[in-house]
Amino acid sequence: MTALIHHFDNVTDEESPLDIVPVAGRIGAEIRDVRLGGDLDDATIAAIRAALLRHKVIFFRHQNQLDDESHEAFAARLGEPIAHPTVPVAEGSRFLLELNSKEGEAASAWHTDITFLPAYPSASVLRAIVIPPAGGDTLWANCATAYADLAPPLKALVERLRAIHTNAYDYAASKPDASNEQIRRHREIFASTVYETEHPVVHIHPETQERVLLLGNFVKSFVGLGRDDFARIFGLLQDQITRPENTVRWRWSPGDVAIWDNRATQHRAIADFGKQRRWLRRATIAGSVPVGVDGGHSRVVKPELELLAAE
Ligand SMILES: O=C(O)CCC(=O)C(=O)O
Ligand SMILES: [Fe+2]
Repeated sequence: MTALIHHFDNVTDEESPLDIVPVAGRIGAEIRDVRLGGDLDDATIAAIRAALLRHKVIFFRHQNQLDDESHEAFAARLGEPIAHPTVPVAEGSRFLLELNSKEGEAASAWHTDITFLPAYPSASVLRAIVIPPAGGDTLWANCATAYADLAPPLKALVERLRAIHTNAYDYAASKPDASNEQIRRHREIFASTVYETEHPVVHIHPETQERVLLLGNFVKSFVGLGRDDFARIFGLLQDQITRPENTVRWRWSPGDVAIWDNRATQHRAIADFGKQRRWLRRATIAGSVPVGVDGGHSRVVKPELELLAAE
């Protein structure tokens, strides 16, 4: 029997019991025959996890049966759910993050969720509740193909770099249109406790063993590099990650669910929906401490709990 020859990376596993349709050539797939909830059988959960590792972001349309409780119950089947370290949980939920936009605000800078912590989340489960008639799509990028495409000398450079990630990044600089109220809220809520973590710029994915670029909007510096060299190299790598070839874009309908492998992707919202209502809620799944190519783990910089405890 002749094996099928595939000419793109984002190929469906023909052994999967699920109906999986790739969306873009290198990342993203829609899963068509599943009704999400906490009561799914173990085989389906295992197949969803396998599809997530393979496609990096998976989409389920029209899961309008989900409410906060069943969204949380489903997320808990994928791992240990965690609340955001600084943002209060969405009203009426146990651990969901509220993304309810009334003034056009959206997470429109490329990022990986909560990388300012050492054991940052392994996955996020985002459910759309109200979506504008047009606009407000979300983009994801494949940080493994981005690494794989780097020229060998650049790979050698980035494998030795370590980056400082923080939630106290310059919000106003990354959002020039932000109102004073948004800047104040960012400082008072999002950065109420300042976290800093040093991560390897290339980490080994704990489940697929792929080499993956770990960067995004929470990065403020590279260890041992000055500001200008940091800015140029960071820009080069972010440009590589966000090349259209490495991305997928989802046009939401209310009830749609996206799950991404937060250890292998970055994402951003597209803030093109003016002041129309756009409302989503996100469940977040705990992850592990990354390991670099040299075997070195990530480490906490702030808060300096160990130092305080030693005093
Ligand atoms: O609003 C979006 O499209 C993405 C929001 C986001 O960054 C997240 O849910 O982690
Ligand atoms: Fe995010």
